[in-house]
Amino acid sequence: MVAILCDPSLGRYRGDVDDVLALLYLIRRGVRISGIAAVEGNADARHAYQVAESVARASGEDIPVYPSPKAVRGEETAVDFLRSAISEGEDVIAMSPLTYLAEALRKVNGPFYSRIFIMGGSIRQRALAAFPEFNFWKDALAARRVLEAPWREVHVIPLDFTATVKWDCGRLVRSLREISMDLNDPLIKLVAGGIVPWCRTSTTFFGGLVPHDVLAVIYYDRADLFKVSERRLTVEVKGLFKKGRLTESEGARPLRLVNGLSAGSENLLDLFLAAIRGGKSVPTRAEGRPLV
Ligand SMILES: [Ca+2]
Repeated sequence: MVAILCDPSLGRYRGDVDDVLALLYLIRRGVRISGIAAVEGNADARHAYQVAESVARASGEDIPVYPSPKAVRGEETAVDFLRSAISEGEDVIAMSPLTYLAEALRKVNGPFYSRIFIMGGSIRQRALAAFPEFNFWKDALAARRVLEAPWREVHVIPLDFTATVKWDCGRLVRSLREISMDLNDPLIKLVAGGIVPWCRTSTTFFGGLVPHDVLAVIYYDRADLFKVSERRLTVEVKGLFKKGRLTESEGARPLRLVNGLSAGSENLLDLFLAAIRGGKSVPTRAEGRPLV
C-alpha cells in the first residue's frame, strides 16, 4: 500500500496538473493507494481537496481523501492519515510541500518501516528558474526534517532531473482523449479535459509540460528505468534563493537521488501513455519485461 501526499490542481491556468497525471498513472497501473492527503501548495487547500475527491470518485476505487488541517476542523486530516500510514509501514509518495508530513512524523516513533519517495529539491542553484525547487523552498525546515527521519529508504526525485524532461502538450491531450474514448474511462476523460488550461500555460512558458510528479511515480513503479546515486544530502533552510536547495553533508543519512534515465527509456511520454492505455495488463518491473 502507498500513501500519497499531493497538491493537485485541475482546470486552471495557474495550477500545474502533474499531481493529477501522477495519480492517474498510479490508479491505471493498479498500485494500491491507501489514501490521498490533498493539501495546499501548488493550489489552495480547498481546490486541492476537491480535485483529489473528483479523481478518487472517477476512478471507481475506494480511495479516501484527507484534507489539509487548514481546510477543515474536527475531521480526520492529512496529518492524521500520514501518521497512521507511517505507523503501518506503508510507502509514502510526497509531491507537495512537506509541512504536514513533518508534522505527522513528530507523532510517530522511529525507526519507520516505510519507504519515502519525494519529488523535491535541487542541487544546482538554477535548475529551471531563479528560484529553487518549490516543494522544498516552500517549507525548507519541514523538508530537512523529513530527510532526517529514520525511514527504511529515502528516494528523492529532484528538479535537476525532472526539468530535463519535457512533453508535447498537444500530443498528451490528444492521446488521452483518444484513450478515454476507446476505453470509455471516466477518470481519463476527467483528466484529459482538465489539463488543457495548464497545458496552454506550460507550453507558453516552458515550451511543453514538465512532468515533475509523474516522474516520481514512474520511478516508484519502474526504478529500473532510472539512474540513481547514493548521496548524503541535507536541505538549506536559510536565504530566499538558497533555501530548499540540497547540499552535501557528511553527517546526513544516505539517500537515493535520481539523476537520469537508463538507456532505452528516453521517451517517457510513450511509456506513460502505454501505461494509461494498458493499465494493469502492462508488464511490471517484477515481470522483467520492458513496458513499451
Ligand atoms: Ca505537486
